[in-house]
Amino acid sequence: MTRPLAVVRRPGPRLVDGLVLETPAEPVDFEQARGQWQQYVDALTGAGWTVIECPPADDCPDAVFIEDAVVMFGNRAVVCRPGAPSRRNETLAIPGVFEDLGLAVSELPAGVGTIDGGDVLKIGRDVYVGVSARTTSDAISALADLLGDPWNVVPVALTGTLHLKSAITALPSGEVIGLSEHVDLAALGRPVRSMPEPEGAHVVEIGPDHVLMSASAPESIDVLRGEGWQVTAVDISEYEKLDGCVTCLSVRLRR
Ligand code: CIR
Repeated sequence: MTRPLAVVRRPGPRLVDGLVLETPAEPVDFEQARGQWQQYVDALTGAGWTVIECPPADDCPDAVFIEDAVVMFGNRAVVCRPGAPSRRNETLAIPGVFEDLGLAVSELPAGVGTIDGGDVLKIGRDVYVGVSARTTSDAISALADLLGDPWNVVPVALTGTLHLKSAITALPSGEVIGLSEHVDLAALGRPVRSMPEPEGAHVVEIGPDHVLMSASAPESIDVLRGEGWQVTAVDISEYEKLDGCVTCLSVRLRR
């Protein structure tokens, strides 16, 4: 069987200047962040993933959060249009990387607003997209037009959170977990199970019964392990200071 593939981008020297909703109590430690990034990559490799590095975008402090620059829909990579001006150039290298992997690459038509990949939560063919400070309704409509069948694009209004996947993610079973108070539940149309810690909202599916989670959520990890999920924990504290989470440090492809 072909190994699943993840695309990452190593943190650049301006990481500490990344955007934040609130100034963290402690500044970002760049050396620690570099080590944590390597451990994140090692966790994916250890779970059987091949990890490809996207060329750096060192003028963009937040470029390590590559999930925001591109979203996979089957074998098609859709290049995002980041909502923050400082993040716009993060997408420049994306088409080349994904074309070299033999994938179709699509871009949204010009002038249709902005979309960050962190606002896109796929569960099967349902594509929930947060309407946020970074992602606009017109861009979501353009995404729906671009994808067509069988994708079912559902806008979900957000309050008080950066991205949809800052608030909720889904277990491999499709069950949604996280912080329901930030999400228009009527639009989502699915129940959201709360977890003991805010960082427990974030899971990355790295195998049929295997998820990657932040070490900042030990009680949530215990809950999921108790249900039979295999959980690999990674310390991403320096990225959490920048409003990042486990999902945003990679883009995953299953071939
Ligand atoms: C930002 O504000 O854009 C970055 N500091 C954090 C991006 C996190 N991305 C994500 O949750 N998908």
